[in-house]
Amino acid sequence: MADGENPLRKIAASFKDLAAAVNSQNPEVQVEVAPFSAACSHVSVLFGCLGIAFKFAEMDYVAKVDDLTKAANSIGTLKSLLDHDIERGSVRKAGSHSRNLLRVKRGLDMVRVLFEQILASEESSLKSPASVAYAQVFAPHHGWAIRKAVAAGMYALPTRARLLNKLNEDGESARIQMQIYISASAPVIQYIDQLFLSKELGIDW
Ligand code: 1PW
Repeated sequence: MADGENPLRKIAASFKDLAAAVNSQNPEVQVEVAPFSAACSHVSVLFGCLGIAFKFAEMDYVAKVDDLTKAANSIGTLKSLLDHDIERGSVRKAGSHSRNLLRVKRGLDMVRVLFEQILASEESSLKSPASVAYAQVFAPHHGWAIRKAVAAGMYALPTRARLLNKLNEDGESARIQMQIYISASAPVIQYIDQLFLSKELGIDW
């Protein structure tokens, strides 16, 4: 990480803005694809700090966020992104914007649980926080081979201190930014779940 860059602050600030839109209580408010994908792209940096074993996860996440960024050129809101695929009958098709959105949402949720677990423990290893986050969010949707590969990758995670160092944070500053992300990402994640459910698309696929 280049000197002076604080990816954790970018993540926290961009999700705070998204959450403000979601929490505005105005039923007309729509989350737009462009700021959403921009916020998600800040999270890619974090995946990139998790070591070589998670390179594949990072590439998969980055490709899906890129797809959403491109979609933003022609589609305004997350809601119309789903409508676009519904009209084409392509919601669950591999590579569809809707399918990628659901996967990216899981990435955001995993980072949320990971941060919760990190804040709740004093351990120097990230193995247990990351394992809990993966088990809760992704494992139910992955086959045996991917689950085994991820479990192996858990042994190659950086230490907590090394991660904070890569992110240019000390313990206290990281704690604050992680807490902001935990609080701000929750309503955004719920909003996306609700979008899928309101159109009866399901979220368990
Ligand atoms: C941050 C703590 C460290 C734990 C990282 C765990 C990473 C979990 C994601 C692993 C995904 C890599 C393997 C790719 C799986 C794809 O088959 C799958 N993508 C996801 C994000 O589940 C489905 O993608 P598809 O078929 O819709 O292209």
